[in-house]
Amino acid sequence: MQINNLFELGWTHFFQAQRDFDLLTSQWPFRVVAVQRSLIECVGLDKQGQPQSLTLPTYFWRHEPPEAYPTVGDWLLVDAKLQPVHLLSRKSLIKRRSAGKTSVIQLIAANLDTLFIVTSCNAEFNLNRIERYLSLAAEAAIDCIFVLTKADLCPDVSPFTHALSANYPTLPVEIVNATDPSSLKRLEKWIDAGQTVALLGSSGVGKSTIVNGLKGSAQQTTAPARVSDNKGRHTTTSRSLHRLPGGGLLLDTPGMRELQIADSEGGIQSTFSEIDQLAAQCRFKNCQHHSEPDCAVAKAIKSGEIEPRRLENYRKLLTEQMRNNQSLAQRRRHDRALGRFYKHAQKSARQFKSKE
Ligand SMILES: Nc1nc2c(ncn2[C@@H]2O[C@H](COP(=O)(O)OP(=O)(O)O)[C@@H](O)[C@H]2O)c(=O)[nH]1
Ligand SMILES: [Mg+2]
Ligand SMILES: [Zn+2]
Repeated sequence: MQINNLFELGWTHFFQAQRDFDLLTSQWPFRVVAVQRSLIECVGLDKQGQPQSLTLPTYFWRHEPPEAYPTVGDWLLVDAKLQPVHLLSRKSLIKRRSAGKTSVIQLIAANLDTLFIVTSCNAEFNLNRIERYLSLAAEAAIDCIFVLTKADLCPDVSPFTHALSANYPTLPVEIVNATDPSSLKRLEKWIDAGQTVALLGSSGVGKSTIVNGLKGSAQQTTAPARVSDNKGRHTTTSRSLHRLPGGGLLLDTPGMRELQIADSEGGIQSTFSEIDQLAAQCRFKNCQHHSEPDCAVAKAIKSGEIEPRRLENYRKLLTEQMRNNQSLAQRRRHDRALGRFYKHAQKSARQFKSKE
């Protein structure tokens, strides 16, 4: 990744404003471009203004809450010894509750300007899943573009485009054959220089193929060649940030089998805003829109104005995020208690030492 200035990495006034004026010549911003299990890869300019790639161990953040941990797209300030000293506040963040039983937040990507919601013109296409992505994006205030892949394998794409334009009339839809770079040209207008665009979608929809096509190289391993390697080569199991010839930044994410939503009540409400607005007209303030009298939502479903699927998905996502928030709150209380314990133990150890 050859860079000449920080703007090429997505640096803006928002980040500049966070720098301490006195430390301008002793701390330098680096952008996180990849996170492997125990290592954080970042790129920036050193004190001579020379491009530098750093690989930092993740142990700097060992006892921090997950949100304080750097993720792809983050900006770090690094000192003269090239050690990270500070994680800059994020412009936007997408996260999920990690898969499995443990209730922890997993960060997906930070400082995104636009999200490409990638989905295929085949059985993978699923409105419920799309609404999950839209809720995450709305919560983080990130603009979304739909990218419909595998159009070349589909005799008629209109059912897919109609489903998107009927449900989400304000969002742009681009139809591509991801394996044909000339077809990907139409995506370039959504990726301005210095802008960060992330690709989100199920495994196999063509995210890495899009990255390769737009980069004009084949660095991101795509599905048929996918092998788990231990050599630190990029595979789609890790997230990574790529610079495009046009100056934009593209962030590939791994296909996440389960994208459990948490901390996103506002995002869900804005994704289903028409239901929320109608609910204000129900007779009862706490109407659940099941069989209550004078329910405006039930009326809209009966008249075909709202799809029953959408109401069901709205309920499902709200319930899921409430349940996840409860278990996350429990976990956070536990982490805070553990943090206090460590601090106390360290203090006692120091006092003990100073007495020696
Ligand atoms: N014919 C066709 N194949 C595609 C398209 N997009 C992706 N593929 C193929 O689908 C497979 C999965 O693509 P990949 O980029 O690895 O998906 P990812 O998991 O979303 O990163 C690869 O074999 C791609 O060549 C498309 O638009 N048309
Ligand atoms: Mg991939
Ligand atoms: Zn109601």
